[in-house]
Amino acid sequence: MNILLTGFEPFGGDVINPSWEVARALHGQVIGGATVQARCLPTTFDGAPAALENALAVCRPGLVIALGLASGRAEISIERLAVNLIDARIPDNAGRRPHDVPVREGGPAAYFSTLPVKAIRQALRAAGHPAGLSLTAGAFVCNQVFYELQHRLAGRGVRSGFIHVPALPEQAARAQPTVPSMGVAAQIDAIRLAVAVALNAEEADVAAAPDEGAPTA
Ligand code: PCA
Repeated sequence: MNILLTGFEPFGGDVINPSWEVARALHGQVIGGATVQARCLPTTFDGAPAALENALAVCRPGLVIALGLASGRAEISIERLAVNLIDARIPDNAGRRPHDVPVREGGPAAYFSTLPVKAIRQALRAAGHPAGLSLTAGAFVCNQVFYELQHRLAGRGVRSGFIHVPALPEQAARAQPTVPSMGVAAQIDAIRLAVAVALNAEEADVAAAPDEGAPTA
């Protein structure tokens, strides 16, 4: 079986994207008897969906985890929801900055991750990695790819979802003001573990019981 792990090329004028550094470090590794296939997606609204479609067609994966950078976040962010909205805060790598348009005309407002998100959070925290659940992957290219992924795999019985990683220390050192960061080795360990849990967990918690960590107001 293949596991598809995608990352993104650098964007927003940066020279590195940890999501691709992590994916390519895991390329070819065998986890739980399955082989990781890493692919780098362009950070463009026009190019990313086609690159994703091609990767799915070529790899025929039994599990897909798409990765992206969320600069400013301090923890590994396991995304729960992909929304049918594009509202770009910055231009993509082709200079496009669409506002208030759907990812897919007429598509559902949102798709849930089909990863065992809480089991992943628990395993990461137990292994010493800061990790949390997130209800939004933003409205930029990451969310677009997450939505396209869930749309294409809906009802196919293939677990899929999206995880945002923090900035690297070298990016934090350049940022003005600085941002939280996590070293690439820790990010690689965390994502390897997330893949293992996603392969093994009995159930994916799609719209499962309320989050024990969530406010109850
Ligand atoms: N992060 C951006 C797009 C590519 C990436 O790594 C995002 O969060 O949308």
